[in-house]
Amino acid sequence: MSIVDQSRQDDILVLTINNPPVNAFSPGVPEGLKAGLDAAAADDTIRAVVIIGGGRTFVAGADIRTFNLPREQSPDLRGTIQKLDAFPKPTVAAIHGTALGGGLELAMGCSYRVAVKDAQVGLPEVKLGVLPGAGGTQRLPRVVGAQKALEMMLSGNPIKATEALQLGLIDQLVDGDLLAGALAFARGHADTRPLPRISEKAVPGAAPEVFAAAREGIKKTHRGQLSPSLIVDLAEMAATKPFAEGWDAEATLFMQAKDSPQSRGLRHIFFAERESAKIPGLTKDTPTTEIRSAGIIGAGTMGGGIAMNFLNAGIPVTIVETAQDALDRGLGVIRKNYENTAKKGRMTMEDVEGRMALLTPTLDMADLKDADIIIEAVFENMDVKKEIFTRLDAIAKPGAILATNTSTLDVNEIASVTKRPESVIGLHFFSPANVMKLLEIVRADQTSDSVLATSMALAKKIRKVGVVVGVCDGFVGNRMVHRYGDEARKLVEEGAKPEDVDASMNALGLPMGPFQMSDMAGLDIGYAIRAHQAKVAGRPKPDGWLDRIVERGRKGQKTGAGIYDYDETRKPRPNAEMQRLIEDYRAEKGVTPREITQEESTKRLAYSLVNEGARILEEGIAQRAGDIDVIYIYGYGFPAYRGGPMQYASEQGLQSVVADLERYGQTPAPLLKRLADEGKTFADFDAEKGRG
Ligand code: 3H9
Repeated sequence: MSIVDQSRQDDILVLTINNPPVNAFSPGVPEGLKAGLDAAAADDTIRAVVIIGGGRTFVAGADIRTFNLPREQSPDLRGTIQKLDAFPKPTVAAIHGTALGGGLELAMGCSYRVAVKDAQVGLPEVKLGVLPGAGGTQRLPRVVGAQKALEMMLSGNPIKATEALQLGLIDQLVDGDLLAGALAFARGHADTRPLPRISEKAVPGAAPEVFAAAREGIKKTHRGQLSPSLIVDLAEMAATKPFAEGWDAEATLFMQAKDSPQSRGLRHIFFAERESAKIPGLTKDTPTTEIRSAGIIGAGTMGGGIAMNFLNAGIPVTIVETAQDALDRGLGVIRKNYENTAKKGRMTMEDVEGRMALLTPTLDMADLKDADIIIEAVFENMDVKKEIFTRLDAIAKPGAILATNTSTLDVNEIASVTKRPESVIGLHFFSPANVMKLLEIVRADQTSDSVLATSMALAKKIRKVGVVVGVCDGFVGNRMVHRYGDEARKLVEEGAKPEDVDASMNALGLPMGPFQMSDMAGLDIGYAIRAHQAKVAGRPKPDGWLDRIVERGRKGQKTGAGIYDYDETRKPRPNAEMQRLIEDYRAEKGVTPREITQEESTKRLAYSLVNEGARILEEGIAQRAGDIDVIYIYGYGFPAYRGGPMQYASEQGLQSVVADLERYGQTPAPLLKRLADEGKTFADFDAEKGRG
């Protein structure tokens, strides 16, 4: 089997692309397709050509791994499509699985497209920080109109074949065998002349307002990003200029987008996310158990949110509380959340009832005896958790997974109170747990491979991005965020205003800066942690400026006031009294406030994350730098187009990161220093470990 097989079916030449796993447009594919077209052109007995994907899908796009190659070595997708567009005989793309990006562009270069009903088509390039670069920006508007094309290209989301048929993007749906259907279709159109060519069509109904509205829209949906605005420009060209002009402009702008740090960041995350699902030392045949039922201890905000993930996946949940009113409240919140979703039209009331019917409330922990997994989601206190796990050990059936949703505590210590530490694992959900995609999966010393593999599979099933981390205070995400919080408080101590510190991270693309985030999470949480740490270390109780704010009862959004004031819009407003409190604090400590630039603030905050991330990597708490980036994007709102903190640092150059850390009085982590000295990046570190 070659990368593009040619097989003659009477008067039709079938070109089958065999490039597993997703038939991406890798080197060899264009050569194979062009050779096939040449053969079909040279043979008078061939009346049409069918292009089909071998294996699970049609072409899922350009091969993203080749984006780093020099231009002349890149697979010639554009040349292949030009050849198709000029081809004198009918060509039919036969689509199953997904025709994405370059795959759909290839199909649009053909005269016709047929597809099986469950196929999907789309132009997801924006998600990689690029734009459809092989005619997509010019052809899609000519078929589906500018508005729909913009919607598809700016969201990057695929549409179903049935919708594509209505839009005229697919010519026919095939029931049963795709190849047989495509051959029949090709024969039916073998003599059609002139051949339909999308490049010769005009864009239907393209009012100028469509582009103006799209430009307004992306200011909100894609703030700070390059490729969406290029996509709008190109779609407008499709509507207003000859095809050839738009086609040429697209090639130039594609290269511009591809070579941008934003695209490198998004591509990094694409692969890092897939890589994070792989656990060194765990083979594909590690046994997993199917999770058919779950028990959750605690019906508070966290427990309720966690329960919703299971209910959404159709897994029955028994939820336990200690008092009836807490249980009723918890259930009420879950129902309300679902009803709100139904009000927005994103689910029906039957769905709401269906999900609630999967939920069994109880006050008796013994009711968890049959659960395949039990997740404890109670107050963050070691003694309470140990007591619960001691009881669970007596209740849970053999083989059940016992999970703790701790955000900081030692999972080994929790496991030690059971006679089955191999069944104990940490599952750290992020708030709101029904929304946030991240799940830190905390592997304790004795957690079995099977429990780990089952937890990873479960994460996928409940639509979370699971990342394996080791045991330490705060694991990966919160351990880093603690250093970040320390640095943010220091910046204010030295002279910055909280709103300026937040603005410096908003400028980097984070929706919330450190103080907006702590006001949302509740300032009392950080206060309790600092108080605990001080007590353990035998130090006096914490007395920073932020501690003083908390001591005034300002605990953040939940009390309507924290570092900022809040009204019902939840928009933070600086408070003059708090500003005075900070000034008094500085005066008391003898600090003369100084001007702090946005650049200094951004660097000190972002690099405090990076520096702690490097320590975490060196200790093996995270398996790869890419895992840390995935954690920050899905759990902390770090913008994906920056690629996560570690990729961002690599993009800045680790030598300059080290120099800046030293300039700002932070000690660079030994790993960071070594990589910088060797002129390397974090991706090199991952590759060194064979985990790139
Ligand atoms: C483009 O087309 C640009 C053009 O407009 C212009 C060019 C001039 N390349 O996700 P999975 C790998 S931009 C290379 O786990 P699923 C993936 O890394 C491209 N590799 O499977 C993984 O490898 P591994 C536009 C790719 O079933 C394996 O395939 N296209 C590519 O959950 C399986 O992937 C896209 O953006 C690729 N294009 O989902 C589509 N795609 O096993 C991106 C996948 O080593 N791809 N791999 O970890 C996807 O959205 C999903 O992979 C897909 C399958 C839906 C296809």
